[in-house]
Amino acid sequence: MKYKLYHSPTSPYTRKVLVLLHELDLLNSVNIVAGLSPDSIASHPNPLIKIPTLVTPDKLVLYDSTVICEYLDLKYSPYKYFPNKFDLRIKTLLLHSLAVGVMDAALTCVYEERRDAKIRSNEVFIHQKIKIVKALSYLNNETKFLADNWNIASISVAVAWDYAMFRLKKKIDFTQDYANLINWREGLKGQKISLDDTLPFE
Ligand SMILES: N[C@@H](CCC(=O)N[C@@H](CS)C(=O)NCC(=O)O)C(=O)O
Repeated sequence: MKYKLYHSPTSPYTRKVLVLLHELDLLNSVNIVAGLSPDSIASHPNPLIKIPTLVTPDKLVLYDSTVICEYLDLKYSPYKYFPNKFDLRIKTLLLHSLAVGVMDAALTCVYEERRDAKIRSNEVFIHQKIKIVKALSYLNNETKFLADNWNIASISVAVAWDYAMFRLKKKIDFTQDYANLINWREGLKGQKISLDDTLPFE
């Protein structure tokens, strides 16, 4: 029996899980299915009907992305991606949370853009943009930590950055102010196949 991952190639949260599955060499143990297709909604195993959702071979239903990643880390590589030394753990969790906050804000912008132009709110976009810009500025000063530690924080920052580029680079200028992040992310290309092979696409 295999794992079953409810997935979408555009979802940054799902990509976090996929990157970890790659890193742990578990891709052959997973069936990947379209996670939010109209067919899957009625029978979705996650009561929140969200992706990622991971069903284990013994039918445990896991969500959200952080719980799934922690499950995989504890089971297959204890404390490698969620370190257990106090200072390192807290810093890792903080930067991971910031990255997830960027995903949340970027996704809110995407959802807002999809609303009918008559009811779409530019204020919502500006409000979320401020969060994205401030969080990325903070992360721009943390690239030494990110470069020194390949864990759930660095994976999630890379995924959040790529998602912001994928969805928002026409609306927000990311070419200024983020030189450290840009260099760090460029440096991972060709080094981390788990990131190279999971880039978002429509
Ligand atoms: N906190 C959740 C967020 C998951 C999430 O919002 N996924 C989006 C896709 S990127 C989703 O399922 N949206 C459908 C919905 O909210 O109905 C996690 O980390 O897994």
